[in-house]
Amino acid sequence: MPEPRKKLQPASKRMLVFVLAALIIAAVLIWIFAGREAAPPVTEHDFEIGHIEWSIDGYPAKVLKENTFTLDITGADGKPLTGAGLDVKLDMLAMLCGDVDFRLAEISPGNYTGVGIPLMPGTWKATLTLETNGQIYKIERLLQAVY
Ligand SMILES: [Cu+2]
Repeated sequence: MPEPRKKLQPASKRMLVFVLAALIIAAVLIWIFAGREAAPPVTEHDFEIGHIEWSIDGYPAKVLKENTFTLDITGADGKPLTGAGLDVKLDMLAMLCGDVDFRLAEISPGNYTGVGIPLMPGTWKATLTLETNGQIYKIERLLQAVY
C-alpha cells in the first residue's frame, strides 16, 4: 500500500514560495547580464575571406551620441583588405524603436571607421554589410548602449 500523500505544512509552503521567487530573480539577472557578456568592447570575426577586429570607442556606446566604430579587416593572406564598401545597421533586439544605418570610410589600408548613434539604452545588434570584389558578406555583433 502506498503511503497517503502528506499535506504540505505552512512552513514548507513558505519555503517553496521563497525558493521559486529566488529562482525567478536569478533568471532575470542572468537574462540581463547575458546581454552584457555577449557584447564585449572588441569582437573578433572570422568570415569567408578574412578576419575582422571590431571595436567601439569609449565602450559601452552612448545613447544619442556619436560613437566611432573601427573595423580592422585582413584578408585570407593576412594583409589589409582594402577598397571594401562597409555599411552598418543598428537595430534593437525584440524592439521596434527604429534602425540606424551608417557607412564606414577607409581611413588607412584595411582600417575602416564610421559613426553610429544608438537611440535607446540596452542591447543592440549591429549588422555589417561588407562588399568586396562584387561579393557581399554579412557579419553581426551585439553592443551595449547606455546614457
Ligand atoms: Cu529600443
